[in-house]
Amino acid sequence: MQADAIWQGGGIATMVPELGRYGAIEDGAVATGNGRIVWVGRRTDLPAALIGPATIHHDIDRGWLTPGLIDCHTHLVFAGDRSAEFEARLGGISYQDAAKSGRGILSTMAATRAATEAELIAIAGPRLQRLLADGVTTVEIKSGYGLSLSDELKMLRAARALGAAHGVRVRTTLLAAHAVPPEFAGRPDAYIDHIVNEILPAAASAGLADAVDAFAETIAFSPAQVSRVFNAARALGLPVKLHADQLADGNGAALAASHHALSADHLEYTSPAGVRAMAAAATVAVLLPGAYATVGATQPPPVASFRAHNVPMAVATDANPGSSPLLSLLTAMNLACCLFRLTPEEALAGVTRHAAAALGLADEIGTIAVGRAADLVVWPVNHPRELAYWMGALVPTSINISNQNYTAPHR
Ligand code: DI6
Ligand code: FE
Repeated sequence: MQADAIWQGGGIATMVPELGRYGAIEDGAVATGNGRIVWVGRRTDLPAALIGPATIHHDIDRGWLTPGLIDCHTHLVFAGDRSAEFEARLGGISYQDAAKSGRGILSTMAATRAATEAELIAIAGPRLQRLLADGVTTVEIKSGYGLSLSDELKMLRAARALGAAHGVRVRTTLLAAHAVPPEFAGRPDAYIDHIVNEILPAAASAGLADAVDAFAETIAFSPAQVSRVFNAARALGLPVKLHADQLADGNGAALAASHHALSADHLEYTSPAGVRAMAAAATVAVLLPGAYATVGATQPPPVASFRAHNVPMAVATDANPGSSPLLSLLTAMNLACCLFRLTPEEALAGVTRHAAAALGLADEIGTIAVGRAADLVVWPVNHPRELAYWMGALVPTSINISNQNYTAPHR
């Protein structure tokens, strides 16, 4: 078989753990065909039979090739902004108090409900381009600012359309259980009934949700309410993930693990028992340093304990208008190192292999291995640790998503 394309001329950070640190192959080569990786190894071992007259040659140019980066937790589709709330919080009011005073998630809900699907696609497009410019080839996008049947489906359709329009792999997550909308004020259980009986089945039958998420927190939903949503999701065959233990220890990590969640996210206040439950359930810990920094949190997630129990750690932007107006996954990697003391290798695994697992896509993306999608990024760096080192300075040389190659990324 002749390859469609070959990358060589530098290092390959495969991120395959069996290959050692960064899964590195110093002078490597990768061959692709039909949008998949068909060969990876040392350049000197590259079979001549893979090279044909139509094979396209890409030069790593003494830099490094990594898997396409994966942002496994975003709320990219929303209208309006919350810069006034940001200012107010810097003036002293807390994120929780902002939520209670009608700012918070419900103010974004109002703006998002007022926007058409086409408007949401137009507003979120530049945000997606900004992520793509960091070498991001897969983005998870949550709903959760519609909080009604029609507005939640509108958000999910916008997310799907964005992926198609920008050539990026998008995974959608239904987050109807994000806040109680005004129609159900004071009746959270009636809103959970509405999610379970109407919103979830409609999203599932339209094929609009790849997963289901919920916000477990005293300012949001209780463990019993989350469990009702998760039981309904799993009955429909949808995997679940949870916003857990962000503002207090609500036993969220253990709750997520008890539902075999793909991931539990935030986790600043997760207890040792929560870490052990996640380890037993193979639930990925998604760390969100942008939210930690923005809400002015002071207790970092229990990284040493995740490490000791082999809980895989992913890193994501949590891009959203309230707690994390962050649109750079490279910056999230840097913050995860500086604020949470991840190693640069852990940060890179957190946006590749472990982020893939957090989306249930470990067999598809996140490593450079035969059979995986040809999502590849060339970086002008001397060592892969530089991806986490630079603060807002690194631009990929080229980005490949499956069959599409972008040699001049937009920034
Ligand atoms: N946790 C978050 O970080 C976002 N949602 C959530 O459950 C923030 C949502 C917002 O403030 O708009
Ligand atoms: Fe979030």
